[in-house]
Amino acid sequence: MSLSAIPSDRLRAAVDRELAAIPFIDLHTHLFMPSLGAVGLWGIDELITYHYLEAELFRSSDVTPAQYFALSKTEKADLIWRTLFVENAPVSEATRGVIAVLSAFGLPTSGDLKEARAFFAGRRLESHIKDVFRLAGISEVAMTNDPLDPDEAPMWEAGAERDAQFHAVLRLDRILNKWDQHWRVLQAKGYDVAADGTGNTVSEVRRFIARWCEIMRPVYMACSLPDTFAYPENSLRAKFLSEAVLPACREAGIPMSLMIGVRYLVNPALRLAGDAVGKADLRSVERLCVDFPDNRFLISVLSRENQHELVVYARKFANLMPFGCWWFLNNPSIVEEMTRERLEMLGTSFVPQHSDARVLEQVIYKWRNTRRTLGPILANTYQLLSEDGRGVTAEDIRRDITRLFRGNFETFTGIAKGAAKGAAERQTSCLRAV
Ligand code: FIX
Ligand code: ZN
Repeated sequence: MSLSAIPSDRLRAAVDRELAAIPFIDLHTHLFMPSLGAVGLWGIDELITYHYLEAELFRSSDVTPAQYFALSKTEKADLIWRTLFVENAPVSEATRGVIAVLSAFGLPTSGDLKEARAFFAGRRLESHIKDVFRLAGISEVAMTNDPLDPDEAPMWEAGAERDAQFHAVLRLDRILNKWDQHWRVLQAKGYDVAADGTGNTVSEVRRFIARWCEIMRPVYMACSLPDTFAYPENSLRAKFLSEAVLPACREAGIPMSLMIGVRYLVNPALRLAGDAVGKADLRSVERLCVDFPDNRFLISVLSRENQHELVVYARKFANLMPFGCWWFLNNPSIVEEMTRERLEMLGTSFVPQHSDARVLEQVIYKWRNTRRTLGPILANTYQLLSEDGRGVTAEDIRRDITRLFRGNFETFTGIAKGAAKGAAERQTSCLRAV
């Protein structure tokens, strides 16, 4: 690897070369390893009926949500394809994504879906996953695994076969956000819990989490939270978080991921597409980092207006790792703004992006978009560094991109050495090295 400084006019090409060469780790997806069967979504009809496209359908069609959800999967896909890809130009980020996947497999990007359906029907999942990860430039993904999901949980309890390309993540939304609806499931499994959280409830929830850590061996625990999330708070959620979840994270040596800022189901008729965004009070994050210095927090916030605060908090707390341009932020114009600000204020001590893919092939376009957006931003950053008097080598670029899209996640979770226990001491020393 040449250690000589790269001339300014060749920085962009050098950055693009390294971005293309380094396989990324996708730290948050809703994808599933093959042994979890039908809960994993892939193929053209799943791509087109993605909830991002459902939201866009209702803006360009007279069909009502009730009429739409009464259709079969194929009928839904045909309606969305006709409305957003034939009768209108697919210029939105999500529709362009489908076009990018079709062209990645050399499939027609206009006309009907016959050829695409035949193509995907002929694919074998295991080899298809390998092809998709290669096309996306990723080596592995973190799943979103719900121990209370009636379809997924029994497969884990039956000993679902692990796959090194898929890291498990213990998702706790049903316990932290919907206890009133789910406490009986734990009771039915023999846990001595109560609706109002009294008695042994907290220690039993902790026992439940510890049991699922044994089953899943998660790389982190996670929960999405509303824009109204508050900590400290006189609530069961705050109690479970401080007395069950965070102690369990410390015991397992893994971080807690908080994804904050959702306004759930502002339009319930749209189902998964019905959520919106709200600005959150991030002083909760400040208090969590102060009150739990031995816990590590992987944090993503949904509101554009919260981004600056989060970056500033990351400068104050080494146990906070900001990640991704989540959901409604995952658009090139906003990704650019957020990434520039993070580079300027955090150097390379953050994770720029995750895909949030719900359908396997989505990683292809989501990571292509990220590389396309990051190329000019990183090249410009190195341009400024050279102008300020320090030449940039290919080794610098490779080290930085590896850290942004692999190293920070591996170190913060401890997966690098596979020894979650040792993560805590490694984490602080690494961040302090920046
Ligand atoms: O909570 C989450 O993990 C969100 O990413 C999802 O619930 C959301 O529906 C989504 O798909 C965002 O991209
Ligand atoms: Zn998600």
